[in-house]
Amino acid sequence: MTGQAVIEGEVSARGRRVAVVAARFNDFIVASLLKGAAAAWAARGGAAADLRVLRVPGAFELPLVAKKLGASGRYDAIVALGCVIRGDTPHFDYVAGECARGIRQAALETGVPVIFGVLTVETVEQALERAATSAGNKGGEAMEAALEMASLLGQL
Ligand code: INI
Repeated sequence: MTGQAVIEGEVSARGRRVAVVAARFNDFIVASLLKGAAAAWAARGGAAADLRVLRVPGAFELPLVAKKLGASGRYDAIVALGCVIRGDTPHFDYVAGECARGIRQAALETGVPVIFGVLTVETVEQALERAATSAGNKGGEAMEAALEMASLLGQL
């Protein structure tokens, strides 16, 4: 593949308009994802006042708000954050499955990247690992993916 031009996004928050929509359910985890997302935004040159944050009751509610934000034309990308823990109930499959499907649909229908920053895990321990404040915070990774996709789409 030598000599091929590769088009890829730049991970920069400068001049970007990004909204984060975060579920309140399992907030002991989602709050850390939010912190990770905000830290990544700042690390990439974004001003705190330029990052819009919205809260919804649970992961099931993320897609509708993400779709509305995407359709508004005000944002280059949306980051959806939540945490669904399996426990012993089939409720997990409905909430996690519909959330993932809805987020994909929101992105495809609006043409605005909607990043899936939703933890879908078996246990609280797994959730804590993925929301750690050090390296590997999935909220931070979701923000970086949002910035990269916003930049890439701007080049297409
Ligand atoms: N919402 C979550 O974000 N995570 C969960 O683990 C969860 N569980 O386990 O039930 C959850 N349920 C609430 C759901 O997202 C909706 O808010 C609720 O059903 C109202 O529509």
